[in-house]
Amino acid sequence: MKLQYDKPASVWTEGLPIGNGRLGGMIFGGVEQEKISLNEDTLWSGFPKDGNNPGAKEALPKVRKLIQEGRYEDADTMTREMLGPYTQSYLPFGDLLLRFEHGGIYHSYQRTLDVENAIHRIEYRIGNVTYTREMFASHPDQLLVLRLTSNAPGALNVHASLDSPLRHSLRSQGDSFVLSGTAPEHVDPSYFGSDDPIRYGKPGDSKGMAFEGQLSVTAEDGEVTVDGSGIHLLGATTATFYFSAATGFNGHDKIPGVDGRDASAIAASFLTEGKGKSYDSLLQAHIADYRSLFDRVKLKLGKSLAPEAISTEQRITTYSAQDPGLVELLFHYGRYLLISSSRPGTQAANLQGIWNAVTRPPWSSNYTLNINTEMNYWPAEICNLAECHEPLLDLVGNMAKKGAETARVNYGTRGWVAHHNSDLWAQTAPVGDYGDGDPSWAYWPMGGIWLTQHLWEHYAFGGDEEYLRTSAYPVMKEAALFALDWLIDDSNGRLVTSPSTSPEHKFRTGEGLAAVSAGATMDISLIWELFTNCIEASVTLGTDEALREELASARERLLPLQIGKYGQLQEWSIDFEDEDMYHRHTSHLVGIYPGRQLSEEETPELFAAARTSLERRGDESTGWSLGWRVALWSRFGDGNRSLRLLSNMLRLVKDGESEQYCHGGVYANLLGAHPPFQIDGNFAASAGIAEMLLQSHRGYLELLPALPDEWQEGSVAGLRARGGFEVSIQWDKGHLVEAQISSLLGNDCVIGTDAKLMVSNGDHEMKYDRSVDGMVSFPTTAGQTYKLMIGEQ
Ligand code: FUC
Repeated sequence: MKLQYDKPASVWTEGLPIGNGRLGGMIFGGVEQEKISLNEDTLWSGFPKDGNNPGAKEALPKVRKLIQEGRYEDADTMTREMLGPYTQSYLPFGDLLLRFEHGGIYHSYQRTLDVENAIHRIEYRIGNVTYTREMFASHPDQLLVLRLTSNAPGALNVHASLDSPLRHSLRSQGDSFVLSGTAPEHVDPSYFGSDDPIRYGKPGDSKGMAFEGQLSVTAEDGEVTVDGSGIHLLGATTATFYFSAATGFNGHDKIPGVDGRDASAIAASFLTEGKGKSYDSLLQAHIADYRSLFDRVKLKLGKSLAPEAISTEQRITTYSAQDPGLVELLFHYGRYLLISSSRPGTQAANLQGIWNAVTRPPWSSNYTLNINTEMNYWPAEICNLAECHEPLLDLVGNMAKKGAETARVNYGTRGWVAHHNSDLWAQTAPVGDYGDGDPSWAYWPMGGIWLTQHLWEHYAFGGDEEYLRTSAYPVMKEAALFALDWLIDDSNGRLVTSPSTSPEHKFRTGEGLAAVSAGATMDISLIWELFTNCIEASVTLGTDEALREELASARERLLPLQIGKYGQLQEWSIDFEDEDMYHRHTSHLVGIYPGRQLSEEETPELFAAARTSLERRGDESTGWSLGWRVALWSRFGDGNRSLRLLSNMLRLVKDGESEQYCHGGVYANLLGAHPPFQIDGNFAASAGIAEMLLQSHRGYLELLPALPDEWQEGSVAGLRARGGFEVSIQWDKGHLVEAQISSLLGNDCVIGTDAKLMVSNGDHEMKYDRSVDGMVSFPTTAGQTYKLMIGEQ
């Protein structure tokens, strides 16, 4: 489980990422000059603002009328009156720079990222002297730690400094070198033409985010001096650098320049604490902490014929079915990235996780709610990283508060609403600069409705009723109240959303193109999921009986999904022609994955139509879109197709390829390439691979539901299933050999299988025959592990 290279990174997308959920580093590994791009997950532009638009309420009936009259292009134009401000941007912190005095002529270079231990290592030789660097991002100690060694006494001569593209100053402070600054009060999105895109507040009177980074070193020998240009380390053999950083962030609703925390004091306290510990104890604490999460899941997909020494970049270029190890690496890399970018108490992973080096990053590196933010968290539950889900659940909680005001001001409804994007300030208003943005993406009031699915899933997997009662259900319920008020009668007694878009896709109107109509399939499906989840939650909690009935009857009245002229699941309520048949968004298939509305058993025609829709979309798209299709094909039980999509993802994209909408893949550092870099593709890949091996969305477990022919033998351990189960599976010749199921909650375990299963609990054997309807069901005790084997047929 290593990424490895035989030369330094020449660009950021060849660098290797480390992170502790909050602090991130992208390490270039240069020999004479090392550069580590730094990030802190609360360093965003801006400060809290509401962005709500009372004009939306006035435009709404006009838009609805235009839609009813079939004047879709006019409805698009009018919808612009319902927009709000763009979100703020996630910003780079700066760089940690090291200049070594040994020159740049080297040999025997190796650069690795050990994904099992979350440690980055570099080794190279200058003449006969071997230099090493070992670096990690410690969660327990909240520091980036960098250990330098040479095997010749006193050979380390290094100058270390900090820099930032944001306004900042530098100083020495005791034995630390310090960078402090204040973030802009506003940064425009990269796609928004503006003469003044980055706006700072008045020096000394800014509302923006203060930030501070502190660098320090301990050396066992040699000499250390600190001055206004940095830290000078001369004649050392071994030295440890510590980087600590913090911002003034004090919550999504506090103006950091007014009510901010003391960034300097926070950074200093982590630094002082950490420096007091030995390198070894910092390292051991880091490994123990990281492995407590990472080690929960194991995956083996068969023998890999890839040469041991091959660089990861080369391995991507030559990827074939002979190298299932690269798929294992991709799977675990997604888990590594989630652990490194999303820990309890940190911010949710944004479009780039926590790694961003530019001041106007693609799409503001914000939270894009019409797919990307949800996708980031698809692996969290099934891949046994439920804690890492928490930052998203917290963000949703904050958005629910803010979104109640948006619902009231913009629409006069109950509940809460969120739209296309959010940011550190939990923006819930639509984006689009009050009319600049195209409604096909800028107008989408389903963000909150989709996000609440994550609250339910967190409960469905973990079974924490207290969490459901106090945190999840109240937020889900308020989203459902918004949905109830937002739905309107289509004049045939059916409930539809209006205005409604199928994110970022347009339909042909005859003369032109439009985005806004009524009752797009995605809206209906997301509302179906939300109502269903609320109904189940209220039954579990024994509460809100009247509301439950109201939700059930509204769910009955939702406009039924329809099958169009190509046999496809219609994307819109009218069988419009697609603007682009191969469009990257597969929004109308949310009821297949990540939802559960459509299934072979209960909705066979719609299920088949959804499959036709996916077939029509093809196998080429952006990185994240390929990832979604991996999971979708898994839900259709076609593992070979899932693997084909994974192979398409494992295509090397070179840095600097401009924004593309059809040829995604991964960069040399295995990070997802839209292109540009977006982390969602990595997370979707992990989730999709898990979904090939285990599914549980239908109320029972399916073992190996989409195993590709290429993976004849293998095993997986530690995946989680809904209902509180942990599942390990071994297979051979493409068939289940044995499975172990640990019951965490003592629920009955139901397995969907046509085979005769023998189930034993270790003490005495219990046998279960194939039951009716292809299900084997057995009672479990919490804490027990059950062994399943295929019995004689
Ligand atoms: C949505 C997608 C784009 C991109 C952006 C961040 O707008 O349609 O492809 O991923 O989010």
